[in-house]
Amino acid sequence: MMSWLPENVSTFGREVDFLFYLIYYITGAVFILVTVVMIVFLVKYRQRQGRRAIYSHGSTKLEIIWTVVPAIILLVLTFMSQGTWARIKGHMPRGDIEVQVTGKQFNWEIVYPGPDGKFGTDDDLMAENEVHVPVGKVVRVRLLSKDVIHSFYLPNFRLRQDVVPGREIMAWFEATKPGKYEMPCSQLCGFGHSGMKGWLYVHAPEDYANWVREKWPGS
Ligand SMILES: [Cu+2]
Repeated sequence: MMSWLPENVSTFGREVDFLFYLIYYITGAVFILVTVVMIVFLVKYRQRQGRRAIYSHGSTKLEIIWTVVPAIILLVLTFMSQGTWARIKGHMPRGDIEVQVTGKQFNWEIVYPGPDGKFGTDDDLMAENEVHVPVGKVVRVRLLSKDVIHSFYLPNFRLRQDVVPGREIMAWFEATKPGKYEMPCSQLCGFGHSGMKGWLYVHAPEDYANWVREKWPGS
């Protein structure tokens, strides 16, 4: 069936996609089943000359079935997704690179800690709407907001995290393929929301080294 997710270039993307498609197929099958039954019943029990309406109290057996079956499906999905959730959201791997991303109406403000790896020092580099990272390295993203709730979204990485004023929220990803990827805000944050979009540049190791040399000459 349709595969309409953007290309996955994240180490944990396959796990997320597996769960997504599993839920997609289950709900798709239920949707088709319910629609077909509804249409059949509409035709079968339509108004006809001489047919009298009957009173039915329902079917206890059927009601138990359509309550228990979805409950079991939900429980199974919960247990199946636990491991993935724990790996991606519940635990924060040691990062090779860290960047700070601050959402504000209406762009992303990026801060790179520079060669010393510390924020708030002289070698910090500020940028707007552009994040540069190397491929195959764990990138930790420190998420802040200056005004309202935004949502940091990397569709190709299956990563989405709300950015909340007054909180510092960590997210992480590891890219598997160099390229230029969209980095929109996915939480309606005001009139300029739809234009709030940055780009994530994933570089091959030598390109990334060049970029670092260019930004911090002499490091
Ligand atoms: Cu926003």
